[in-house]
Parts: sequence; structure tokens; C-alpha cells
Amino acid sequence: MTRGRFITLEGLEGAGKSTALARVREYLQRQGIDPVMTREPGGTPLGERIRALLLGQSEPPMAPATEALLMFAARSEHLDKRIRPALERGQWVVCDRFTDASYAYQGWGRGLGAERIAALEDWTQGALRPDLTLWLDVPVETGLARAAGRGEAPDRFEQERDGFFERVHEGYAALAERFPERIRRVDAGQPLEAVLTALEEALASAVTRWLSGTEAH
Ligand code: Z5A
Repeated sequence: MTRGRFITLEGLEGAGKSTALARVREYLQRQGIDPVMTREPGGTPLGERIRALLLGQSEPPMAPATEALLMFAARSEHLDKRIRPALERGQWVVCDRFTDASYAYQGWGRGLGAERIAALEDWTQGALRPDLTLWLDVPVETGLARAAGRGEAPDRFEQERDGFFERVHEGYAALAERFPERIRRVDAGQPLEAVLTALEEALASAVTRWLSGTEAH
């Protein structure tokens, strides 16, 4: 049995991932693929409990290392219970955020550095990496304004200031430069329909190559 494909979506808050995920699913379904849709942190009962710890308020503030380790604890459970079993059954998996978010938010944003994240990545995932990452690249101010416009109470991350989101953005840009084959940048500062069209083009180019069998795993 051929392993399924693993697609992740990344971006700052307000990048439009929620809408984009629906478009990814619709596109894949039109190709006859019914993907497993999931998210991080979360995706399993225990992972969702860890998510609540991570997004809820924490007093005194959660230490950056604790935050990174909780992200990877949730990820380990997610890989074990959902992601690997689905891929091994031949199903495709679409995940709202994955380890690139740990590099960007904990590695760059919190200043833990990429080396510590890489050590956790290797330990938790072994050789498993996404086949394709769609990075919705939105300017920091635009993303934060959109997120604020939803009128929901901000979570622990959304309350960050002092250049945190600029560092996270820098992290995503560095990752995209380092992994140009895997990470496809989509300009998410445009009007929604233009973002979704660009997203679908980036997705279609990868999916067409995979389905035509011109690119092995
Ligand atoms: N995190 C981490 O630190 N480390 C890790 O390893 C992982 C995660 C995995 C939860 O993630 C937090 O966990 C996250 C990073 C951290 N930090 N925060 N906050 P999440 O993905 O669940 O939460 P999120 O990033 O906050 O998601 P979001 O705010 O829901 O973002 P979004 O899905 O990209 O945005 P949206 O809801 O689709 O769009 C926001 C609003 O903008 C909405 O009203 C849209 O209608 C509107 N919108 C979207 N696109 C457009 C365009 N193009 N034009 C105009 N308006 C638009």
C-alpha cells in the first residue's frame, strides 16, 4: 500500500487558514481523495487537552521550553494515534499547523532557536516530514487586524507584543527559503478570492505531479 500524502497549512493568526482548509478539502475531494482533516496543537482527545493548556492563560507565564515540550507532547500523540495510522492506510492527511509552527513560534518567536526544535522534531517524528506545506504569508499588521476583527477573546498567543509576531514571520520566511521544494508561499495579504485561487494553484501543481506518478515519496 502506498503511503498517503501529508499536507500542512501554516501562517500567522488571521492569515486565513480556516477558510483555506475548507478549500483544500474541496479541491482534494474533486480529485476523488477524502482527506483526514486535523489540527495542531490538538487532533486527539489528549492533544485537545494539551491545546487548552497551551492557549489558556497561564500565571505565572508558561516557560518557553514548557511550551515547546507541550507542543511536541501533543504532536507525538497526534502522530501515534492519527497521522501515522492514516498515512499508513494510504489516506491523505491535511493538518492545520505542524512543526514549522514550532520553529516559527517557539524557535524564533520565543527565541529557543532552531537547533532545539530540530532535536525534538527528529525525536518525535523520525524521518516523517510533510510532503507539502502551504504557507499563507500575511503581513503581521494585516493578520492581527483580521484576527481582532473576529471579535473573539484573544488567546495566550494573540496577546503577545514586542515584536513576537515579527520574529515568527521571520521564522516562516527563513523556513520557506530553506525548504523551497516543500514550502509553497501563498500571498495571503490579497483579497480572499485571490488568496484561495493562488492556494489552489499551488496545491494543484503538487497533487497533479503526485497523482501522475512522476514524483515518488
Ligand atoms: N502554535 C505554536 O506556537 N507552536 C506550534 O507548534 C503549533 C501552534 C502547532 C493556535 O493555533 C496557536 O498555537 C497559534 C500558534 C500556536 N497561535 N495563535 N494564536 P491556531 O491555528 O488554532 O490559531 P490561529 O493561528 O490563531 O488561527 P486563526 O486565528 O484562526 O487564524 P486563521 O485560521 O489563519 O484565520 P481565519 O479565522 O481564517 O481568518 C481570520 C479572519 O480574517 C476571519 O474573519 C476571516 O474571514 C478573515 N480573512 C481571512 N482571509 C482574509 C482575506 N484574504 N481578506 C480579508 N479577510 C480575511
